[in-house]
Amino acid sequence: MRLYSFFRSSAAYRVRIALNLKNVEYEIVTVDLPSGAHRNEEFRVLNPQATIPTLDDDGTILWQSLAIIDYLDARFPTPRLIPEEPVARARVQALAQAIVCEIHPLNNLRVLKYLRGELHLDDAAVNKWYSHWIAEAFGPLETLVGRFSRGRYCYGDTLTVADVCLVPQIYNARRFKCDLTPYPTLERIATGLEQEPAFARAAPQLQPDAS
Ligand SMILES: N[C@@H](CCC(=O)N[C@@H](CS)C(=O)NCC(=O)O)C(=O)O
Repeated sequence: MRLYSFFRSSAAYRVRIALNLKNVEYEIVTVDLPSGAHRNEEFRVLNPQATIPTLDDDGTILWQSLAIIDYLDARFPTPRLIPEEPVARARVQALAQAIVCEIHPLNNLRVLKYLRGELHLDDAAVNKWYSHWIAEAFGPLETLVGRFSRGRYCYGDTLTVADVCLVPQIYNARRFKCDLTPYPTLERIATGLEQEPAFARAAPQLQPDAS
């Protein structure tokens, strides 16, 4: 498998974690987002959405991190990241989507670039935007995870796609210097998971394109 990735892309970070958890061998193909490499014609042929991650599984091209994780779960069911039991399945996906659908699209590179380039916001204003949308989603997420976690993971006693999405989002929040003190449960779970080998190997600073 080949994973088109950028070291700081939190969506690619999710998929790197999932591949590592499932012990799937993969090759990283670096796509330099800041220089716009994902928007060139060659990459758009692969993924017309021009987004990272994109997975090439022996010529089958997949995109959208949650869809890729679902595919990996179907192909390599151990460990299962999306529970089978219907209630757990719905809730775990709801926790993951609170990050993937509610925070990430608002704080994505192209959004921040638009705020800076087209709306002429300065760094302070962009950082305020970033922290605002983190807080909007992390507040309720802290309550929900507090309700469902038994300590080590976001939901119950097993690792799920919710954990796979949480760790990269906490990484991003730290990078943008967001105050995480109101979210002690989220921070504790993420800090614990970062030590686990599959998560540690996926960390941005260990990627071939890390700078
Ligand atoms: N919902 C998509 C989001 C993918 C996405 O937007 N990835 C970012 C990197 S984290 C990207 O490619 N950004 C390029 C841009 O904003 O121009 C997913 O989960 O895969």
